[in-house]
Amino acid sequence: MARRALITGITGQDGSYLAEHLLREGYDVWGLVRGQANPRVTRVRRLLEDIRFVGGDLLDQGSLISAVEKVQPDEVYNLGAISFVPLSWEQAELTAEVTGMGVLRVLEAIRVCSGISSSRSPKSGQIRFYQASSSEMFGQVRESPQTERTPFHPRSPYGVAKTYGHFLTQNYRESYGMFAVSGILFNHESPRRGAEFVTRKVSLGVARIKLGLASELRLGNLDARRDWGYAGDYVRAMHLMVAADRPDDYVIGTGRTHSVRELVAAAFEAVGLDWERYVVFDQSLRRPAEVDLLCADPKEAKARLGWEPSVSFEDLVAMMVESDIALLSGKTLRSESDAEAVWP
Ligand code: NAP
Ligand code: F7E
Repeated sequence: MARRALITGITGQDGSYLAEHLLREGYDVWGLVRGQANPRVTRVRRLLEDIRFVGGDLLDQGSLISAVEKVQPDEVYNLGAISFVPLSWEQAELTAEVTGMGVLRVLEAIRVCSGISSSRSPKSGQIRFYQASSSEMFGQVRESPQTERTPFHPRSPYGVAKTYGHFLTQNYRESYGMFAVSGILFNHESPRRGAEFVTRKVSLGVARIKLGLASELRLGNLDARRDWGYAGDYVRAMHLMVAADRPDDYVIGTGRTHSVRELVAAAFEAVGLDWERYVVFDQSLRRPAEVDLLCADPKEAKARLGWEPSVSFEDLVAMMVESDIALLSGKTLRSESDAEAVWP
């Protein structure tokens, strides 16, 4: 029988790539969707016939228990979150509830539905759990590159909420013997990335300028450095962690770091333009506390999971710019939601 996976956050960037990956691996894929008038599934529209959907919300414990009872999954991937870091200052309590407490609610739904009591009772055939942890937990980094052993110092309500979810996942593994793993994923991007994140903001901005639809691109801190990889590669790592012989947490990244300035230069260069003529610094886009530098050491993932990224930074930037030029060439952009409506 096909293994069955339940994905929270299936409508997000990673959810769409993970659903595609698991379908290719022969899985029966279910997605948790929230709210009314569902499924609202722009990114997985092409897969509508292959995926099944179940209602539920990370804010609602009962809905998660019902979803796990109904789907009877072999694996649960918890990708749902408020994931945009600046929003986590504006809606700090909601971020704590969705991104932090949401992890507790999913773990409890699994525990209750699996009949695991308060005593440690590992079972064969138990539901395997993946938590979408983040390099934002390293925050003000204590060492570079960052490994599975680097201490955390989160710098935003988002990072703090992710740190709670990370330690809770470890705790359920240790307390109940659950097969629960966390992937500490560094920034990963794609043509399906939300338009609010810097890579997609830049690729859309460059496409607009190239097509004569805009004359400038407003950005905040150009000095911040990130380890940017391709989302399609990172969902493979999620699956490898869940399919491993024993549960553990892994750092997933490329091991290369670039500044936002280098990202911008590469994106403009891809269309033969000089970025300095178009980019405008906007103080209002700076954050209350910044994460200055992130760079992964993915040695453990390579050695123990056989995972390696396949798309370079340069190819990723070129892929995103090319995709947005194609997108906007077919349709004049009036709003970001228009961009969503025709997302690849
Ligand atoms: P994303 O595109 O922002 O998707 C977030 C998903 O969470 C959406 O499907 C959204 O559903 C869902 N969601 C939000 N609130 C919810 C709620 N109350 N109940 C249920 N679902 C809810 O994020 P992503 O880039 O795919 O990232 C996936 C996960 O990995 C997130 O947990 C993120 O924090 C984490 N992460 C991402 C990166 C990265 O670089 N992309 C790196 C490290 C960790 P709606 O469509 O209904 O809003
Ligand atoms: O910012 C700088 C900004 O919003 C990257 C999420 O997926 O990855 C993501 O979080 C950097 C920051 O991603 C703009 O200050 C400059 O230093 O693309 P971002 P993020 O905050 O790193 C982690 C791993 C996650 O887990 C998160 O869920 O770019 N920057 N100017 C800007 N950023 C944005 N968004 N917009 C600007 O105009």
